[in-house]
Amino acid sequence: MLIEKSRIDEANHQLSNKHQRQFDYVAADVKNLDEVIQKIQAFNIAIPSWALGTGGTRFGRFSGGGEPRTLEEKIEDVGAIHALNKSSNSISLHIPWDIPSNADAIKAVAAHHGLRFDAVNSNTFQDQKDQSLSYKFGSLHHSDKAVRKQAVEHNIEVIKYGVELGSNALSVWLADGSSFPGQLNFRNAFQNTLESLQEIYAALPQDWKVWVEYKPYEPYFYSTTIGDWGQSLLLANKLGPKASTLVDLGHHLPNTNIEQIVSLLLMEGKLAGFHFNDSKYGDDDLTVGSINPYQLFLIFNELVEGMDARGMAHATSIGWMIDASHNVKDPIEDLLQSVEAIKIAYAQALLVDTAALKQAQESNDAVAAQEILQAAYRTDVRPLIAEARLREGGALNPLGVYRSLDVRSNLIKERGQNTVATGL
Ligand SMILES: [Mn+2]
Repeated sequence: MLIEKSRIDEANHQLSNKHQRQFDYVAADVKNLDEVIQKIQAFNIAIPSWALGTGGTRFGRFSGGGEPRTLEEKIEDVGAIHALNKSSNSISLHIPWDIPSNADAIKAVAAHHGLRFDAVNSNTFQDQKDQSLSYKFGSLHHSDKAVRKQAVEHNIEVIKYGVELGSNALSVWLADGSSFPGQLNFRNAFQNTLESLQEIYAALPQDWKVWVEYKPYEPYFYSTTIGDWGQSLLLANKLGPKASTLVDLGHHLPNTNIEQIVSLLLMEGKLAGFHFNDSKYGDDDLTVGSINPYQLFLIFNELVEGMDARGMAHATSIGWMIDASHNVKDPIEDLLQSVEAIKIAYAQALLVDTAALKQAQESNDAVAAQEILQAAYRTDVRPLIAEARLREGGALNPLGVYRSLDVRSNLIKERGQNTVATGL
């Protein structure tokens, strides 16, 4: 369902006085206001093709109705999100859940919605119907060379689909690990993974990157072959300049200092990008900013500071993507909330008085440092983000417009109540 621009303009018109009042209040204290708004305008977050349907857990899945039945319908849903927030201009495909049968036709559908294709994602954590060898005991790390070969070939096939779509990065997350002590020889598993990744790396086109994601546990519970950022970075360094480490916020043990990890990966030029989500206990894949928005702000503070130190463009130098699962919410509403939370954290980080912070750090003034960070964090930047969206032609209140247009009911009418999107 296309969201008409006139409906967005109408809704914006109704909110315009209130918005102007709120914007003027916060804008009065923002140095380089135009630059800040322009940076917020330019900042987009990719939507994964598997996040448009309802997520499930190992205990069950409760469909919300009107889920996209095809890749075209998934692209339409991202198009609706982008029309409202003007901050989600790309889609990240998961192969084989979303194989484009006709790349040119799919590209045309995406272009119609103002979308392009972000990183493509391989899947060697499940067995597919027509697959000859099983990934039960892993893929790229497998003790059997034939299984590793099959997994390498799958990744090369994913690159091929990505090339057809105009993507330029392969994102690799491996479930490979072990559930019991003694099950694996860690060094052999690591070496096998490295050799497999080297074969994939060799198949990357000139301008492509490979992003190596890590995760400490799950689906296996004793060890994970790429379990943390150190193991990922070790692989990325051995692979070469096209390889770097992808940080998924949910892939850390509780209370890990993710902002410090991010800072050092950036310093090394090895931060590929992000999979945003939030968590309370583990890889919960909750709405970004729903549990710990302060941590998200601290991460963005390191990102902005680190990217500025290297002269990197915030919007385009690394990959920004949501990787979440929506078990009880309308996926589109959840994604609108997540994108908003990311942009709030980014905008707050842009407001940090970096010169004063540097001075506080150099004089070991912990009190001043905290005050400086929290002054930015406690600023209500929502009117700045709304203004950026308005200037891009989006909605002042994306979620409000989505609800007032009754988009989900229309999607249920169009697609049916019991549709199930491919994915988790
Ligand atoms: Mn992820």
